[in-house]
Amino acid sequence: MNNQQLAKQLETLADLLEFTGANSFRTRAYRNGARAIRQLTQSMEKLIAENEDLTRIEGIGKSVAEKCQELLATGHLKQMEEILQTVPRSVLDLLNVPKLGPKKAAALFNELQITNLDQLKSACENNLVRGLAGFGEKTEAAILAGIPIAAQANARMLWAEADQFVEQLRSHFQKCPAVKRIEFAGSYRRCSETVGDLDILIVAKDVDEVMDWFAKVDSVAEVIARGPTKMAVRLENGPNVDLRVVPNESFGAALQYFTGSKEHNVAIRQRAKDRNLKVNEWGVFSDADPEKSIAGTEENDVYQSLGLTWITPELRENRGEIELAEKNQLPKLIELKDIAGDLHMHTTATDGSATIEEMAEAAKAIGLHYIAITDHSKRVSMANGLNKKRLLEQWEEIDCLNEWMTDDFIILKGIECDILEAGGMDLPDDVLEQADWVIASVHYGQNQPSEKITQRIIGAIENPFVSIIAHPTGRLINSRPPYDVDMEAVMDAAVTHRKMLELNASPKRLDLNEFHLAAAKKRGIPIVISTDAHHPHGLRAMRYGIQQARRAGLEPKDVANTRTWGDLKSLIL
Ligand code: DGT
Ligand code: CA
Ligand code: CA
Ligand code: ZN
Repeated sequence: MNNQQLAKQLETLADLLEFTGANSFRTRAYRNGARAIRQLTQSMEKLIAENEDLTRIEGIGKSVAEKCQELLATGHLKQMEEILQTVPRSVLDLLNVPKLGPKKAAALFNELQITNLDQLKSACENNLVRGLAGFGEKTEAAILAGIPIAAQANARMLWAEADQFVEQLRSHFQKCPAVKRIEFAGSYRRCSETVGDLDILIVAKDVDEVMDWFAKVDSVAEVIARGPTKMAVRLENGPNVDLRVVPNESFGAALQYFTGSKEHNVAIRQRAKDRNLKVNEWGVFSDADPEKSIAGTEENDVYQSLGLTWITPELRENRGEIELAEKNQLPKLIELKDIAGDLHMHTTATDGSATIEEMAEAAKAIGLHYIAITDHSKRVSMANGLNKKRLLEQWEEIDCLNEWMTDDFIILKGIECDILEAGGMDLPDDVLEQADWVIASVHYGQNQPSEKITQRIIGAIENPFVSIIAHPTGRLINSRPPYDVDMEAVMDAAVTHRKMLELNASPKRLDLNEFHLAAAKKRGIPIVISTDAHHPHGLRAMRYGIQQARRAGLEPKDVANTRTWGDLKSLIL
């Protein structure tokens, strides 16, 4: 069981406990434990196997440690099984509806006997929900609007979550002597924001041996199907996995076919037809001699045979990439190694879990040359946001730290300043003026009407001391819709006032999305890819932002934090 699955089980237990009315102290312990486990770099399984004292990990107490041991020893939690005797598992789907917490979900279950999303939808449509204590007409409408998000959350996982399963499967198959070649295709390879199922392609010395090996992967819940070349399994609390065993001379063609997207493949096959060729998962065949494949072992040759340069999977959506490949004009996409600095992160001063110095050391260790410390401003009281006095003190500390830093590294004095509900910035201009880097963010009043929230953001862009708008649409993938913001108007203002827009690399946010990023590139708005890290490990989220940027066709020149700090600054001054 990987860390992701462990964390998920703890969260599910917390949800169920809260649903049944348990006290919030206990459930908070499980949720904190889950968060700690998700952030961990080491595998819990390994730590437990080595008899490590888990409670030494911050965020993990005795009860969480015991639950983890139970999960790894037995595969499930007795306490959870007991609760599931009295409430159907499908009530957990209700909790995926934005704004529907365990208490409200319990009310729906107890008062209206609602146990799944379909029943919830029809109850809302029949105006039954608004009558419950604490609900009302507005809540009912919000719930109804959120049901599709919940339905998707159930079916598709975040790319970063899928990646944990891929890593696990990769190392499982690495030890299988019958595997000659292996590749993960599908939406995972295209680095889509969310992934439905995983698609594995294998060249095998012995098909049966590979399939037997597959069936033995940790946490297989069920073998769905097994045929001569195809097999499908479902992983416990994880995705379905399709496995296809292909001959080596078809591996490249199969990889091309099963990477998709469908839209890209349709266009590729049409192109083949126009050239009297046929492309399928077995190879490329000429109409003149349909028996003999002219390409198929390597994916690159499949594209070449169609007069195309190889197209990176992130671009395979039939949005113009085939035309560019034909002219050999594909963008030279940004890579992780192009990134020079990270300009959005938090410390223990607000809701982060590491000091400024620890964040700086971690950033240096991964090869960055500058970071900006951007803790929250005072409006974010839940995160102990900084007022003027505390912020100025933090900046003094940064001045001191910079004295000690090596020449090739600098810590910038920043702030993530809230854009107030009524408009305007949470800290006065005379403070913002002294910062190296000012991020403006919306955290409150996210549900305001389009005109109002758009005006708030544009107001921030107009402030001469603001450098950038963070997570400009506020969406959380699978759990929260974007603000009703007019991004066209925001981008126009960014151009006029020479401001930047953030691509927040946190795997749940990936905000801006690929379409907005491509539009921003077209207008010449500099994008900054930032991790919004709340702990040193969080700095590693940069790779998710890079993937998103690549899907949007961004090159190093489009991304401001590929530059030195000096060059970056000159873009906005
Ligand atoms: P997912 O799993 O929903 O996140 O998305 P994909 O893209 O991984 O889709 P999946 O797993 O159904 O199929 C993998 C790839 O195989 C898909 O991207 C393209 C190819 N493929 C599968 N079925 C078809 C089909 O009926 N027509 C075409 N043209 N391609 C297909
Ligand atoms: Ca798939
Ligand atoms: Ca599939
Ligand atoms: Zn932040």
